[in-house]
Amino acid sequence: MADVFKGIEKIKFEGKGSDNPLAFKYYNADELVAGKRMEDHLRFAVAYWHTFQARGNDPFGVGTAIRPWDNISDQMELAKAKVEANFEFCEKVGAPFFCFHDRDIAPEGDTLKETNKRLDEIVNLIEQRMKSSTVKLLWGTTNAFGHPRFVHGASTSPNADVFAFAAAQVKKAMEITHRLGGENYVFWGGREGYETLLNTNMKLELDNFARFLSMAVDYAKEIGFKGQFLIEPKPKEPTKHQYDFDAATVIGFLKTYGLDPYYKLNIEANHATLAAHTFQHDLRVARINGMLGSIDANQGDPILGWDTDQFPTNLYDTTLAMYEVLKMGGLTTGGFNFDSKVRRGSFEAADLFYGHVVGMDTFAKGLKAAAKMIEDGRIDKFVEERYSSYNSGIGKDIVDGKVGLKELEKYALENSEIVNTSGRQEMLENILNSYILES
Ligand code: XLS
Ligand code: NI
Ligand code: NI
Repeated sequence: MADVFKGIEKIKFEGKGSDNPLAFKYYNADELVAGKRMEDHLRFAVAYWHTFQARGNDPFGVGTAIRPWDNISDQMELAKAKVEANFEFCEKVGAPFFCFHDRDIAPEGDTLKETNKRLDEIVNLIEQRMKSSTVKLLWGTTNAFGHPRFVHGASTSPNADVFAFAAAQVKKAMEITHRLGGENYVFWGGREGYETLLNTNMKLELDNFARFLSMAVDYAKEIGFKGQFLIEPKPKEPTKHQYDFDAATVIGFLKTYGLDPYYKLNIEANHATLAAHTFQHDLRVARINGMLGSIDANQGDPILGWDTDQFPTNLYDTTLAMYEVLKMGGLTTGGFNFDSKVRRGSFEAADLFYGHVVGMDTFAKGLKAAAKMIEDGRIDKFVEERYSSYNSGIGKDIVDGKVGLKELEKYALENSEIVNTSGRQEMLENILNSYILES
């Protein structure tokens, strides 16, 4: 192992009593929970962009980050150093996967040709490095939002030349994801949305977006890429209104255009909350539609109205998220990608480790609590009983499609008294607390 992050050893599991902030208290890769190793439940991934690219800049000030690669000025040398940093970081923190945008791993050149050549050079290096590492690629994606050419979007741009450029970019990014054994390919609609309807042909933009996604499906078949396609919903930011608003909107969109057999969802906690949902809500919507593919693990700040992408520390959210994941039988090709960045004030490289350690521990604890919740079964049983009126009598007739409005009117006229039962929210919250405290 090269020593990019000097002074930081491989993070170990020390268990509950440990006071070492660079050790896991709950995340124990080999420990079995509900019959499966924690590492296989969680499939953690490190996000290249937040970990190796982000500088901590905000609209009011330049970056504050201090990184081991700061003295490298040549852009390609810098890109190579970050490849080394990525593998060392994943190995030290114990994350089995990483994720990247094309533009995270190699800098853009003056022409698309030059850019692709640079990408190839870095991908060769990553491929080489993968041979001596167990670290794998969870997913690849395209950054079709950062460059000024994407000012009005990529596949939803009013400019067909931009659509073509984005298509070329996705083609290349899919090829490299395929080459590196990526298990998924993500579409996050960076600027696929609008600022004002005064200048927007919404119908054409949505049709074009669907055309773009279907071209990707065709090309995957052509090159034999079997990875899962994922769409990552987000309601706003950077555009005022993003087309992939939330899980329900994306599912409706995919079904409208017949794309639902080819795509699943990558649910990000902070995007769900930006859409005024809970993280669990969007996971539930994806799960009950059979479309939960992968997760971007982070959390927002309830006081701030933007995508703060903080490392997850909220045990309630991770417990309820893990409940959804366990209930669907686990993620298959997906994983938990830390789409999380350290705060601007946490500018040292060590902070990257502190962030991942707390995030991994928070999900590990959530996993244990959720497993307990399912094993104990009191909450599931309560929900089952709450709907028991549909198991017999008129309820069963409704579910079986045996009655219509006329029959129901007759029933209601004869049924003199309706009796409801308490929803018992506080009691259930108390039970949930006990799973978190006792797991
Ligand atoms: C931004 C998104 C982005 C995607 C990948 O808000 O979360 O980071 O995950 O393009
Ligand atoms: Ni985000
Ligand atoms: Ni994300």
